[in-house]
Amino acid sequence: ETVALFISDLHLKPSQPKTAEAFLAFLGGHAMKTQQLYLLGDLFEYWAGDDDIPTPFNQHVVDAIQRVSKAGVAVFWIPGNRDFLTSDTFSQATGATRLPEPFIADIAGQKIILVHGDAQCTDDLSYMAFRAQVRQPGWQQQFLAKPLAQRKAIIEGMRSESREQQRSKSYEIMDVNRDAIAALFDASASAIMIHGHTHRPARHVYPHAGGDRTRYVLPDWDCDNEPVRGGWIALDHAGKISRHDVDGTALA
Ligand code: OKV
Ligand code: MN
Repeated sequence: ETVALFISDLHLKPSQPKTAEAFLAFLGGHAMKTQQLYLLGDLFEYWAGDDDIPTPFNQHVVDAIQRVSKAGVAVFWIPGNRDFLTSDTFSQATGATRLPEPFIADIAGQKIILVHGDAQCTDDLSYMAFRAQVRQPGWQQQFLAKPLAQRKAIIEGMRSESREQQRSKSYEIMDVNRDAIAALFDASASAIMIHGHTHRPARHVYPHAGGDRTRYVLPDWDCDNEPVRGGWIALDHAGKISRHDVDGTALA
């Protein structure tokens, strides 16, 4: 049976109701039957601040996560590059414990490095500069002091601007950097890593002198367009890791 589930990159937004529905089905189904649930970021298309929780769409999602934690599942949260403005109110409302990044989870005899994944995309220099800026407490304090509607407008502006820029960025640059991944393994004495962000679901095995290292990449979700995308990673009591698609079907 499942001890822990890992999921990320749902990019939930009201305009994609089937994706939200699929996530709510996951929370009410598989997530209720595990001991630990790790939400590894970018659950939301964007998060403008915890004062946006009462918006009906957000409230539905927050309540659904809270039902899982109230049922006795330990829920953990590492925010992504789209929902890094989640704070204490979000943690309280969901019952999810925010973890530092990177976090080494010690479950079923396995030590697993957990990150969202954007911090390891070190080849994308303009993104790294942007990330460093918006992760500063002072910057966030100033931003969160603005009215919610203005924050949403700023983020929407960033999104349309980045849609232009993204086209000129190469596919390679927007993946994790090999050295950044190796450094994370080196610093942790762990041989397993799970992250999302890149939307390149995979299981990468790196030969290493001290034993092979494995990096699992979670899929992003889109259940509103064909072909449907999504899924999660499960860890069983024996420490075995499996990847699953949206239907729960185990992947090879
Ligand atoms: C998504 C990526 C742009 C990579 C901003 C708060 C802030 C959310 C945001 C703005 C940007 C997501 C939401 C976008 C991914 C990029 C460039 C590279 C590598 C704030 C909350 F800053 F205002 F506080 N964002 N967008 N990139 O344009 O969709 O992932 S985005
Ligand atoms: Mn991301």
